[in-house]
Parts: sequence; C-alpha cells; structure tokens
Amino acid sequence: MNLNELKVKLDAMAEEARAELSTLERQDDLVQARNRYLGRKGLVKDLSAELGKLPPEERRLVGQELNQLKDAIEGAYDAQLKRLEERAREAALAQGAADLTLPGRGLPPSGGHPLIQIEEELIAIFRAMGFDVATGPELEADLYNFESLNFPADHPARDMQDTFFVEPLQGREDILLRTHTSPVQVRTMLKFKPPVRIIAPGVVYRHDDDQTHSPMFRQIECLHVDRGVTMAHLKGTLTHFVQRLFGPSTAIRLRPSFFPFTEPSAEVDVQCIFCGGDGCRVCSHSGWLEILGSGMVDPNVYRACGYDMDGITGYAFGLGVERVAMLKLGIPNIRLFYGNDLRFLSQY
Ligand code: FA5
Repeated sequence: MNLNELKVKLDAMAEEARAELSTLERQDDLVQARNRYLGRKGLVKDLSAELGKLPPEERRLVGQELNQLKDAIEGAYDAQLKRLEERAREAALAQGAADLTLPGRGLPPSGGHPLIQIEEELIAIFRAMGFDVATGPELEADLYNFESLNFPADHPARDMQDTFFVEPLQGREDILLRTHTSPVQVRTMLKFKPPVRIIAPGVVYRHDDDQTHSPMFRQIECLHVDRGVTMAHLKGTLTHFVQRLFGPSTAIRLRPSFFPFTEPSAEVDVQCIFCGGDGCRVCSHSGWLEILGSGMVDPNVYRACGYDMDGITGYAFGLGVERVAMLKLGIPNIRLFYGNDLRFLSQY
C-alpha cells in the first residue's frame, strides 16, 4: 500500500468505526467491537504493520494520522458507553417510579417528649380534682410577676428570682421573662371572683444553671380561693396529688418557708421515692425531696387584685415539672431534657 492508499484506508476506518459503535445497543457488543478495532490483533494493528513498509519520511506523517484514528475510535466508544449507561439508569428509575406497590418508608414510632408526657399526667390529676386550666404570657409585666405579688421594687426576695429583662417593648421598660407561673394567679383574680380553682402550666425563666436548675423550665401553678379554705385543704390536695403520682403510701411534709405572696408559706417535700424515706444519696440522706413551694394567699395579693376579702381565704402552690419528672423517671441531670439526644428521648 502506498501513502495515499493508506490514508484513504485510515479515513474509511474512522468513519466505519464511528458509525458502527454508535448503533450498538448492548455493552458486550460495544466492548467486542472496540477490541476488533483496537485489540492486540485488531484492524488498527494491521494498518500499523503497513506503516512499517513506507519510507521513513512518510511514516511520521501517517503515524500521526494513525494516532488520531485510535483517539477517534476510543472517543466513539466512550460516548456510546455513556449513552447506554444513562439509558439503563433512566429505565431503572422509570421502573422504580412506576412501582406503586412498593411499601412506603415508615416513620419510626414516637411518643411525646418525656417532660410533656409528665406535664400532661400532672394536669390530668388536677383536672380530675376539679381544677380548670388557665394560662398567661411568658413575656410578663413587672406588675404581675412581682409588684402585685407583694414583691416591692427593692425587696431582697426578688434576688432569688433573678431573670432576663427584654429591650423596651412598645415603649414599655417593665417587661421581663416571667420567673414563675404565679402571675397567672393575679391575672385570674383580676378577671374572676371567688370561687376560683385553677391550675396554670407554663414555661418560666431564671438566671440559674446547674444539674438540677435550668434557665428555662416548667411550672404548674395552683390557686384555690373560696370561703373557708384552710391549710388543711392545701395539705389534703397535695397528699392526694403525690399519692396519685408516686403511689398510695407516699407521704409529704410541709417545711416553714417564705414567699412574699403567701402567709404562712411552706416548701413541700415528698418522702424520697428512691429509698422510701430511709435516706440515700438522691435525698442527701434526709429521706425527703423538695418539689414545690406553697402557702395561704397573702391579703396584700387580694388587695392588689381588688378582692373583697371578707371571709375569703385560699391556698396556692407552684411545682417544678422538671423536678417531678426527674424523680418519677430517675433522671440525674436536668440538661438531658433539652439535649434532643434520641438515645435519651426514645426511651420514653
Ligand atoms: C416559686 O416559684 C413560687 N412561685 C411557688 C409558689 C407558688 C409558692 C404559689 C407559693 C405559692 P420556687 O422558686 O421555690 O417558688 O420554685 C418552685 C419550684 O420550681 C421548685 O420547688 C423547683 O421544683 C422548681 N424550680 C425552681 N427553680 C428551678 C430551675 N432553675 N430549674 C428547674 N426547676 C426549678
């Protein structure tokens, strides 16, 4: 073969290979065809043998063209392979999409957050005793959170409930994140005359942070005002409540305490549910665990709410939901409630 014949042959083979490869529908056929051109005993190899027979100066020229031929065949092979793979992917997708009988991806079963579950349990116990549920805002006025509850502006009792004040809101500088649910007592008494029997669940805020104190936590307030309500009613209500919650033999005790809005005031402890009152690490070997603050409503609160106090008495208490949940579920660190760790949450 002379130079011209060889060139014509190269061009014809490039054309033929491109046409053939682009029509093959199966990957196996494609690989075979490629090998027929570029394999060790392939058609391109045969042409290379012809190359050796040309004079040296022509050899270089045709050598270049031979390389271009190889590239062209390789390129046609790659393009067709890509096309076939794309088509196979689309077919698989179309098949999957059309298969409406495939079972759906189920959501894992879940319960409510343990705190909310406990809160709902507590609310149900009080509702069964005849209490209505009242609510109030978390952004509260100083007037309701402190002033009407008999905390004068400079009273040191305010220090126990250090909180977060917010930027002046609609021109008002007396707005804070409420430190307890007790302002709902005031809001309720401003609206309704006795008899009043309400509980008020909700979120409250304080400048606190350790294993048993969180800057944001939940309380349930309770208020019962009527003619002839005494501390015996307070103790009876609380005893019934803890026995429904922790079991019928659970005892409570009232310890003298101070709140500006109750007189007398008492902290309420339950008999340690871990050791039954014998003393253990959880109750600091005292046999008792504090869960709430309580007392008889102070006459100054009635005055602030415009109540005619003739013959009217009442009790109130505020319990910490986290504290109760930690006892009930045996949880040692309050932060576990807020970590959103599914290993913790999925146990409840
Ligand atoms: C009060 O908040 C009073 N308002 C309760 C009250 C209501 C007294 C009505 C009298 C009449 P105290 O600060 O003790 O009281 O909080 C009540 C309960 O909230 C505590 O017993 C505790 O269970 C819970 N608690 C207080 N601070 C935190 C905190 N930082 N994190 C989690 N729980 C808390």
